[in-house]
Amino acid sequence: MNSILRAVTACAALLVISACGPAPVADRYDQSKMDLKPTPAKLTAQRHTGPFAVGDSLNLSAELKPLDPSPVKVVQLDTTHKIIEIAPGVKFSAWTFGNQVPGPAIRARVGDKIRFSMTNRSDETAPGIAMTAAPMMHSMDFHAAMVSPQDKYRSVAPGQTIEFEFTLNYPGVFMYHCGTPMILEHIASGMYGAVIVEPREGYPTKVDREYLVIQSEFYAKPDPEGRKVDGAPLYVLDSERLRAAQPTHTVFNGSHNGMVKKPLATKPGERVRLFVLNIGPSKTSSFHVVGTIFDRVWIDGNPDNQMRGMQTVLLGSSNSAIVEMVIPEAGSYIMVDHHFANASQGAIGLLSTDAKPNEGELEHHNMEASASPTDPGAVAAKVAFESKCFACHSVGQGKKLGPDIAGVTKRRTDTWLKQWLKSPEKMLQTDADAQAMLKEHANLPMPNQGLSDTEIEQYLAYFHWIDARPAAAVPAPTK
Ligand code: HEC
Ligand SMILES: [Cu+2]
Repeated sequence: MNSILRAVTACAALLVISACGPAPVADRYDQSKMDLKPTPAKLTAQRHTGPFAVGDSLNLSAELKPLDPSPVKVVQLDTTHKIIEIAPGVKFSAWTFGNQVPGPAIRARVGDKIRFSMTNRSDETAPGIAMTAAPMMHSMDFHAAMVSPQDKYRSVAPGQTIEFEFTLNYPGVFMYHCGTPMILEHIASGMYGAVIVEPREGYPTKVDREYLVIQSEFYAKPDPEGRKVDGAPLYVLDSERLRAAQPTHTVFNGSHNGMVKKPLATKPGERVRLFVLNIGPSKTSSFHVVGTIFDRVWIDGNPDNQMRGMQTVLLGSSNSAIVEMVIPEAGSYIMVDHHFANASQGAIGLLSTDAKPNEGELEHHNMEASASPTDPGAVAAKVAFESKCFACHSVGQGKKLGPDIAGVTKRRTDTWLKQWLKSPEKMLQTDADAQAMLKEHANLPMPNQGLSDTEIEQYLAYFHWIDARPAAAVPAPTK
């Protein structure tokens, strides 16, 4: 009796405390308020015709439209096989969502429903484009969804259509991609995009501009069958480099230095919000903007994961961030992957207050922002040069540790260059011109680069291309 009485009084005391204490904070991620019961996916043999991407919430480029207010986003993204240009003259046989790489970005809000459908149209030729990759199975995996992968993300055959719906439970900038094995190959071939999910109540800050920046890698090699597209060599996936995680191109929004030629516009004093997504598939991104500081960083695009005053944000494969910064004064602010080997492969772009920024501004980063050769060997050499030789050589920007390479084919014969690249140490012993050059370079001998004969041929093709360019700034011979 006594003990029961004691229990009752304790209970009453607890009740009083909880009634008078602070009201419990509602968890905005309360699972009881989430939609965790999506309906089963539907698979049919009816194909979509007409456009490959349909939906008011879709964004086709870096410039983002404001949120479409409708609570149900109807989205159609069909898969295609098509040729895209990843760098000037590099026509790559890609697989796509919505007939572009990256695929269109979906913009929505927590609580919205995505009503998705996709026809595998990899067996259709897009207008004016030759078929270069055989039709195959594809699928769609939305990182923004909470659904059974076995049901929603299954692979569909050419001509089939899959439909499913899901509700957006968390805010963020989420990747979507094809999940059909070999997933690595499907992603590296171009099958990815972003879903931007705003918090239910919107973002806590106001900005003047919003842009989407998607980083990804390409692993391209000249087609072993030697096929051409409009007279230019076709490039296909290099699966050896892919498995070794050695990309040939690392780019923003699908194209090498794309936003250098077409900078993102801004004005002094403006606050800019970038939605940054790193696709990978295999590299991290150290995303940085030269000339400003990220006032706010929301890791994975969720304002609950906030950091202040960051210089760089590190993004693993499929990680993202919303970064906000103030543009202090007139100028071109350089977006780069601060892993500079990646930046030198094309992961570079500009946020500029200038309609036509001067490409010379990129000089201190040693990025040659302009053209690329079309000869596959020369392209391979250019890419290799930018990662292996840039530390000591520039092209048209003067002497570094070694001579400026511009004009080298005019001051040396091909035979001399081949012997030099094969064995600089031997040349320094036997060749008077090489010895004179060594003296001019503080007696610092160039280390043997261990190049194969093929690679040497490719460097020569690249050097000749440099010197054949009308615009090439060829300095006077050093000798
Ligand atoms: C560590 C610095 C360093 C690296 C890396 C380097 N070089 Fe050199 N290179 C030099 C130096 C220094 C010279 C001048 C000769 C000397 O002092 O040995 C030179 C000379 C040359 C020359 C002759 C230039 C002329 O005017 O005749 C060529 C061609 C050349 N390098 C190509 C390359 C290529 C291609 C690569 C990359 C695969 C490369 N170098 C990597 C330091 C380097
Ligand atoms: Cu696929």
